[in-house]
Amino acid sequence: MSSLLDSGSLLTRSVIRIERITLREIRLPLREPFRISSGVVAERRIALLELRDADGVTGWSECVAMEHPNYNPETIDTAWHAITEWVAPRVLGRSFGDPRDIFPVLEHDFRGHLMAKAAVEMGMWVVAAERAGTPLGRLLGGTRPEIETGISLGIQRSPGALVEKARAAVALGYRKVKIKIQPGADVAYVAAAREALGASAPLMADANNAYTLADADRLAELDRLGLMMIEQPLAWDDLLQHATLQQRLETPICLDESITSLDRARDMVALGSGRIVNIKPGRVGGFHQSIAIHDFCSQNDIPVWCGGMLESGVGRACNVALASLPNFTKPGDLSPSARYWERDVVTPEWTMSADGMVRVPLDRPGLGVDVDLDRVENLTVRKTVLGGD
Ligand code: OSB
Ligand code: MG
Repeated sequence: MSSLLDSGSLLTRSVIRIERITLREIRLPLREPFRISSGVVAERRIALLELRDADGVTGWSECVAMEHPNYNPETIDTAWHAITEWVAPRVLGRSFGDPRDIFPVLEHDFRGHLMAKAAVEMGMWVVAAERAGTPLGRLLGGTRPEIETGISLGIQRSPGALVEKARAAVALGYRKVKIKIQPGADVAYVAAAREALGASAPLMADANNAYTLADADRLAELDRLGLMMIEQPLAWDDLLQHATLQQRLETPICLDESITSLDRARDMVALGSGRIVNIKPGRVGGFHQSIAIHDFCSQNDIPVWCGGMLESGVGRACNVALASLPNFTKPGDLSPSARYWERDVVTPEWTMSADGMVRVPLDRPGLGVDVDLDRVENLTVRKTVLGGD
């Protein structure tokens, strides 16, 4: 068996072969419930993966699927099933010379389940980074040592409540304030935030599919509020109607839900469905697709930024590493641990500087943070071990 210390290790080091995946579900209560147009979450059910290769090198990753299928069709329970039955069996015991080769294997005659695939694919990149002694961000092609951070504010009771939260966010140093909107909590809310924070405050809105083209006049009222962008106003899987809407709006449309692959990003550009892309590696099947979308957008003058799914510190590590790539030119939804949790599952916890930057851990190989295994075990409500030992 090869080990990290063998001669010829340059070659053996680069081969990735996972022997065992420990899949756990933990439950982490959010400090406050997070409401988007399609639902509310108070306690995050999170699947964590611990991948181990034949040499005992381990890597952690997170599956970002939510409890209910209100963001996309996946849920933690469908992902659990998909990982167990189909994703893990495809990669366990199989050798990959390059982490970029993993995603095509997961896609072959296997439709959808991108969050389940992403959890495993990203974990394998983490193992590859650990093996190579390289920070994950570097392995992905990242260049930035720190990333601008934005906050995503859930739908509030009243414009006044939103203003209070938005003011506090700016005072903390956030470089972007994203306001969740829906019919009945849109123009008046965003206008109140604009009024309170001033003309130059970096504001945007995210509708999570709450509108149809029949609402175009209403959405056009947002144009006068000087938003950086409006995220995914129309259906979760639409591109064509967004193109029609974008022609009506001055504000750039940013797509989130609709961009599930490089092909959908190409379609967005071909159709003019939007001018900015929110990349969430979980949504697109992992790092390989994220990098492909990033590169394509870069060549087509489409700025990208890294979105979030209320991840624990494990998923955040993956997002921060990805967001260090050069075309992530707008602030990411990469809030520090304390924004979400009483206590995170990693050490050190994720923090943000007073000027709204999150540091990329380039001084350590792999994820760049340690998983607090005792805490994870304490929070675990189910666990299964896939593969041998
Ligand atoms: O649309 O970006 C979204 C959270 C859950 C589901 C969808 C979205 C979000 C967020 C949270 O906006 C961003 C974060 O993790 O801070
Ligand atoms: Mg969104």
